[in-house]
Amino acid sequence: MFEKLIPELLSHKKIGVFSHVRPDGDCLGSQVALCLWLQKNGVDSSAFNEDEVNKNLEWLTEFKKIDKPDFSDLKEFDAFVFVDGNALHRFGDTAEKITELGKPLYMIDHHPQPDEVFKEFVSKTDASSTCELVYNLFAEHDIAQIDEQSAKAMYVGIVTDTGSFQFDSVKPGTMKAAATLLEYGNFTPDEVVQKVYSSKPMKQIKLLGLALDTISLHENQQIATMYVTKAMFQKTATSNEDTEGFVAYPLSIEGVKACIFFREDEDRIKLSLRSQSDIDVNEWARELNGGGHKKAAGAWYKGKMEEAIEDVISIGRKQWIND
Ligand SMILES: [Mn+2]
Repeated sequence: MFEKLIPELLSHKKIGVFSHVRPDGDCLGSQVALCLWLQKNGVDSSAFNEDEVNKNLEWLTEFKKIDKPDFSDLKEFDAFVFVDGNALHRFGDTAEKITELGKPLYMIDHHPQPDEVFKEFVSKTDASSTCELVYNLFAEHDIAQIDEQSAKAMYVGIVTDTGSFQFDSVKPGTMKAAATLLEYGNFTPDEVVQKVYSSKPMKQIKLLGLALDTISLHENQQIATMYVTKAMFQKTATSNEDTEGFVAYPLSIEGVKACIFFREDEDRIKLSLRSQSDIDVNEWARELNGGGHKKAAGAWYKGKMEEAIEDVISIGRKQWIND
């Protein structure tokens, strides 16, 4: 899988590695592990992200410092690697200008429809996570180079991108990767998982309580909706980021095939659609000028919350009747 990319990367002296905006466990884990791999093999590396790292993932930056990119400093790099995203705009304003430098760009990712700006890349949509791909890079090169830090970093990405090994993206290879990481990293899963999942502020749980109270079922109890309003954010002193992971709750109700989470933003409503059946939420979101994957998609709605819920359900209903 990496037979072309490995020699390419190792031919450079100094490489900048970017992870995508609003960073998650998979992009940070793969970025940190890749930087450590480059350093182990004599390539100087720097990690860049436009945004702040969430509190629960901050410990990863102890393994590798992550800086906000400054365009004028990027000239000194020989090449750049982009992880867990396949279009430069996913990596922020600085990354979007990077082609001006004329340096080779590489990419390791698992999302569909990659951009054509990359000299060499590994793009596998059937991989559970970018961290599973970076694990394969280590495995194909020299598996003994996996140490505690890189193992923990990659484990974070595999766990978070698979909903703790629950999604259908989990293959035997994913489990083998995770098992090998535990072995070479010499740690137990709870060490990592507690840091990632058991560090929620109380206010976030209060907001979740308000959100859970709004859950309603539609279409023969098969579609669930849940929402958060600006008033709820105010009442709990929370903000948009605090709703991360909420969408899993309505989806966990018995018999529910798909769900939509509505979040009131400044002047519009953000929709997150999830499916755990043959309902294609990408198609559904496209009707609302959004999109994504079959099982996870997003869109925006202009209008009041009650109208949004009613409209979105009726758009979905038309789609199923057509099917
Ligand atoms: Mn990912």
